[in-house]
Amino acid sequence: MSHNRFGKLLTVTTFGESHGPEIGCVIDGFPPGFPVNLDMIQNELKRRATGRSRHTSQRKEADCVRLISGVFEGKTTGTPIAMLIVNTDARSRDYANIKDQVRPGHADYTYWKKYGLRDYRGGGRSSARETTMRVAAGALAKDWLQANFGITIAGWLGQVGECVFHTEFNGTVNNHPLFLADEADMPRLESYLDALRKSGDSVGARVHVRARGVPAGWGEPVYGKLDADIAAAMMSINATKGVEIGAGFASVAHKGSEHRDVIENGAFQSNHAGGILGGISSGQDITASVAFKPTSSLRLPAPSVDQCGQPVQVVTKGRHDPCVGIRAVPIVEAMMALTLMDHALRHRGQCGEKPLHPLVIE
Ligand code: EPS
Repeated sequence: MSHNRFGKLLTVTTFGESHGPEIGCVIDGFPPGFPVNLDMIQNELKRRATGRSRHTSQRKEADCVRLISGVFEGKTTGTPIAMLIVNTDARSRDYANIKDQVRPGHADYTYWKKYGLRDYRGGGRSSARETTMRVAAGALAKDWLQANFGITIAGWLGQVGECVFHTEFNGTVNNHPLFLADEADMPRLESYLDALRKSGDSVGARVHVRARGVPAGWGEPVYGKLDADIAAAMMSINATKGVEIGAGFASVAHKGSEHRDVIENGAFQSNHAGGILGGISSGQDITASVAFKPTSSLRLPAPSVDQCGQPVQVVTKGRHDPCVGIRAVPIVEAMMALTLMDHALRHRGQCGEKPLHPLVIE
């Protein structure tokens, strides 16, 4: 399997399977001399972890990260940073009955078609377990962006099935277990999720993300546009089916006169562009939202085939998230952070540190 590396100047390679002994990542290109805050990394991992509430997978992983390279006396050395996490609670027997079957809506079929075999235990490499290492790497990038530019990245839950949440998150670090911007929405969401779990079904979700404080000028037209790279980063997360930047698909119904973000008194008066113009950051908030499909591993039987093409009724056991989009919030933040840090280094590489034009629009 190739292409397990993300980024251009800041690269992150992840490895490992859901039910293998360990998962890990190697970060290359991280600037030297940056103090590594292991508690912060661990806290980000906790936000994403399974088993934080009855509404997510009950697999109990410690997700205790071990730094094994690239850090000396608490600071990055400029050499590859490697991190490892031991898998402690894989229960592979849950997957014995589907080892020769294709779950409808899952990557089981396409992995078979592409590689000729698949690690059926917990989905192997196609499992959302892989995203753990993105969050670990993303935590370092978040910290670096905050320290060097004052950038804050916040994600929150915008919708779960028919439950739409209208409040925009206004803090910097969201520690809510279900990533709601407004605690008042919790009873509605919990009763919806309780009913969903009892029914044995799953549902999709929408996650919003906002990066504040990104300087104008990041992004590389034409094939390395910042919005294109953000979209690709989000699409690489398991179960993503759509990405919107700024007004996104609502732009279809806009008139140009309302969509353009007019400039008055030295400031943009709206942000339909989502902080990116011509693939380059404008200095406004970068805003995006990501659509996640419903989890395909269900205990409700569904018609499918086995590897000989014979009809079967597939029933998936295991400890699955009824809504995988909920735990995706910190993953979306991590992918935003990694994309922005990569672009920060790319911008510095071509254009240097100083602004090249004096005009400033707030
Ligand atoms: C997942 C299935 C479940 C989740 C897992 C993602 O794993 P298992 O079937 O082995 O219990 O628990 O998520 C994690 C382990 C994690 O750390 O996010 C899947 O099919 O994607």
